[in-house]
Amino acid sequence: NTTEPSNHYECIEIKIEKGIFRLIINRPEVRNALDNNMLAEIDTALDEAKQNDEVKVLIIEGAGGKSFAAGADIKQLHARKPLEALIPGMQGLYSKIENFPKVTIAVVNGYALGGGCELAMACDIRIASNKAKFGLPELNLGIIPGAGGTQRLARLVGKSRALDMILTGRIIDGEEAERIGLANYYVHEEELHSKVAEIAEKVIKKGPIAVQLAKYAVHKGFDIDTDTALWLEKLSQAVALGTEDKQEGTLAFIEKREANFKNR
Ligand code: CO8
Repeated sequence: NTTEPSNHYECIEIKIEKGIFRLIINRPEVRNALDNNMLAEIDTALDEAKQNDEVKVLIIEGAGGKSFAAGADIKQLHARKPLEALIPGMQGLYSKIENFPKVTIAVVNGYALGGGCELAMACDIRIASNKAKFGLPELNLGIIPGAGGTQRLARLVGKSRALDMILTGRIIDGEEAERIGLANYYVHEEELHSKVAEIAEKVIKKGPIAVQLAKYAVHKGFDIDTDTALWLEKLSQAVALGTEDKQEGTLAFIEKREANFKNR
């Protein structure tokens, strides 16, 4: 049940075990700031996780115990030219994460600021510990949250709260993040590992095609009118109904056993 990950990464660490692909952001000396090299490695790791059929869940976490990710590397940001904002960059990478065909979970045990918070928001599920700190402090630097933050935060917590957090740069703890819907779960640091395992275990058991279709219907449906979104849901369901996995899932229920999904 364990695959050896490729070890050609410098600023991230990869561990693959029992269907879980753990992507660990590993520059603790700069609070896991995300420089261009890091973004390129995350991009490559996403492809690795996508292509590995054993992998059902992608977990993103930060090394060092202090930070998930402290945002874009501010030294690189200082040198950035206006039109560089038009390349896919961090925003494009986070869209790739949102569109990732498997379940993505951000485990936030420390700072998730700026691009770090935006990275967590691009994931399907966020687990925050008592050490978590979320915020979009970009305005302090004279820029705006530009990796999906202005859009995803408002969609997750509502426009009013998003404007407050963005305009004041207020940093909130994990408990508040959970209360306002930015985090799905709030646990003490000591329980983080077991909570991640518990959630991963649940999603791993689902049929991969249904996972992909459900994610697509929620994400894409959210941004279009309800009537069209419901039609998208119907079409997605039509695809699901035609799969062998649907035959297996329903039969397993009838036979009172666990389903053995085959991704077809
Ligand atoms: N970039 C580069 N270096 C960083 C960053 C960062 N984002 N964050 C921390 N570091 C470095 C510090 O410079 C310091 O380095 P050194 O030891 O050489 O002085 C080291 O990490 C440790 O930092 P601190 O001493 O400040 O550690 P603390 O534990 O006291 O504080 C904080 C941790 C609160 C995380 C603090 O470091 C901080 O506020 N960091 C900056 C957070 C921030 O502003 N993030 C937003 C960045 S902008 C962004 O993410 C934009 C995304 C969209 C971009 C789209 C582009 C087109």
